[in-house]
Amino acid sequence: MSLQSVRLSSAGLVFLLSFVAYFAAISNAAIHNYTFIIEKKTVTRLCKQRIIATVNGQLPGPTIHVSNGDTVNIKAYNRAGYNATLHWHGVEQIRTGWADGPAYITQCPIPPGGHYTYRFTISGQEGTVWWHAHVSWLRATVHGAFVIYPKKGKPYPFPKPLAEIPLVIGEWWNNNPVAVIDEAVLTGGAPNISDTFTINGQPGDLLPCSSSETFRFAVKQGETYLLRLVNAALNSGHFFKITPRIYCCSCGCLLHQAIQNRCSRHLCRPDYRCSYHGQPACGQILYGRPTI
Ligand SMILES: [Cu+2]
Repeated sequence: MSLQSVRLSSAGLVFLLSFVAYFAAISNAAIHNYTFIIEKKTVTRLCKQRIIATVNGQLPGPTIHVSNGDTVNIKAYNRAGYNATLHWHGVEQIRTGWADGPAYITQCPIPPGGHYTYRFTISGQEGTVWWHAHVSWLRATVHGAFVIYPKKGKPYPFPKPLAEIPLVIGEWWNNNPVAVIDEAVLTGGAPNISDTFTINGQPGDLLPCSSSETFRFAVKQGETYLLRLVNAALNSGHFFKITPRIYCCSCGCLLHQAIQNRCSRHLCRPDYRCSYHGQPACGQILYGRPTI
């Protein structure tokens, strides 16, 4: 066999292997179809009813779950009465810039009654990003988490948690946020600050009219949980910590009692500042807290 034909056959082998690897990667990837209806919804927060823009009537909106390498197909229908677009915050748009979502930059806004399909492939990314509206301040209520798992068959680089909990930090205005920013633009002043911060759309149980809807999640002692944090607040950075105060512990509650009762705060002393000595006696609860 001549040297030239050996070179040709090794080049052919490299080509064949890349071809096989390419199709193996593609065959592992999935296509996820979502329908996002941008629509109005009447909700009550801080004892006041307000009509807000949402996706599918939810606040926060639906969480997107994909794996690295997958393709996402999101059909967005705009029934909110405003021009709207959706932006996939943190997602790298590789050759799909038209799916990125900033109004008047990569696309015209979707007019009321219109629709637009966002289609893109996740490439080389893992973790938690998010999505939000990208017209005016609609994103105050039109947002949600976007979870990217490792490629199929690839484990996390840490022990698998028992459960994963998206925690979306947000801001709530009693007034319409679109009116808040319109007023700021008109006057040249800073926009009015929000009336409260929220976790998963709820202001927490230290504020009126929210205690029954406060986001809570019961956990088992000794288990590991993955909190997928998103800061969807419009104008503020947030520090996040789990304080001893939110452990339901040493408050006269027995372990089995706490677990049976899903470790309700009511098992703690009235001020729920349970003494925490480094060893929570039972699970812990997460809940929204007001601005301090
Ligand atoms: Cu963004």
